[in-house]
Amino acid sequence: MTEAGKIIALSGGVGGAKLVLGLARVLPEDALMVVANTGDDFSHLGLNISPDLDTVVYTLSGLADSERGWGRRDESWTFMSALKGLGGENWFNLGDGDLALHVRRTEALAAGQTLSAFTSEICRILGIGQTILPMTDDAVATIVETPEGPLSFQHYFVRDRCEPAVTGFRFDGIEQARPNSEFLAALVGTDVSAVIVTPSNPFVSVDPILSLPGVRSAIEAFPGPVVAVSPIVGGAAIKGPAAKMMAELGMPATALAVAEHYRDLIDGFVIDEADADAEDAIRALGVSVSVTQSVMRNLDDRKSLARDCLAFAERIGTAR
Ligand code: FO1
Repeated sequence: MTEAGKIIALSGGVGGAKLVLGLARVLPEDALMVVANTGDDFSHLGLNISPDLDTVVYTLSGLADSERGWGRRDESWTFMSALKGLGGENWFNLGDGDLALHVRRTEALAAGQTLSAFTSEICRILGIGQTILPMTDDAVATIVETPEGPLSFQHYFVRDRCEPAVTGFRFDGIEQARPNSEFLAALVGTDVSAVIVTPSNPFVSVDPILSLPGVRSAIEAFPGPVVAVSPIVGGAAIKGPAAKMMAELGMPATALAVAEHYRDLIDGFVIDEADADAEDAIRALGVSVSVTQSVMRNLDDRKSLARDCLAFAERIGTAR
């Protein structure tokens, strides 16, 4: 980067956190602000659970389970087996260590602390130097519409294993929700050099962030480059139900269709080498394209994709 500006990364859970980790490893600590989706937050067993936020926190603190992508590594599951033995709801797996974070958050929110303040305190305790912000401190619930009726996100995703066909999405509470003020201030300020939309699910991880009042217009007005990374590679989602959702929504499960989804918002789109033949069609949307090896199997891949995204954003920025 020639300008030592900050980078804002918009992220959901597992897929987004991989690139966030790459960015964290190649940028100075104070140069990364991660805005995490909270549309999949829910109250379960009396606890306030923020899965995407926690995935980013665990990933940047080195506590994440890298195989599962969510939860803590070296986890034990005594609580879950005891819960099951007592006839409790056991479809959502809460590890013993992970439970501590949900208990702390539930206590903090009940005592009147905001989710942002709580997250910031946890980041400090866990030694995370980057800024991690929940997209909002207000309640927003992603609802998945299916032919059998609406499902709350975690019921769709975890309990029903993404099996129901989706017909659409809504984000309950979004009209009243106020976007994170630090995020909005950064977008209108002068020290952010690029916005990166990580390869999270466009419909249920990124769209909730973009749908918060004022966010889309603030990103449209942001003078620097906005670059998104395709979560679809070779017609399949790297992880999760994005490709299945696209097919059910009647759109092709392609990188081009994701670029079309984001076209009004982005200046650049990063696609995998496997999708190089879509380059011209994406350029025809008025979006710059970078073709790279985008599948993140290990830390080197994460850092390499992060460097590619930053260099691509810089090229777009200087071409203006
Ligand atoms: N995902 C699963 O597929 N099964 C689980 O049992 C599960 C538990 C869980 C507990 C805490 C947490 O922070 C995340 C958890 N996730 C689980 C992941 C999570 O629900 C999804 O990855 C996101 O909501 C989608 O981004």
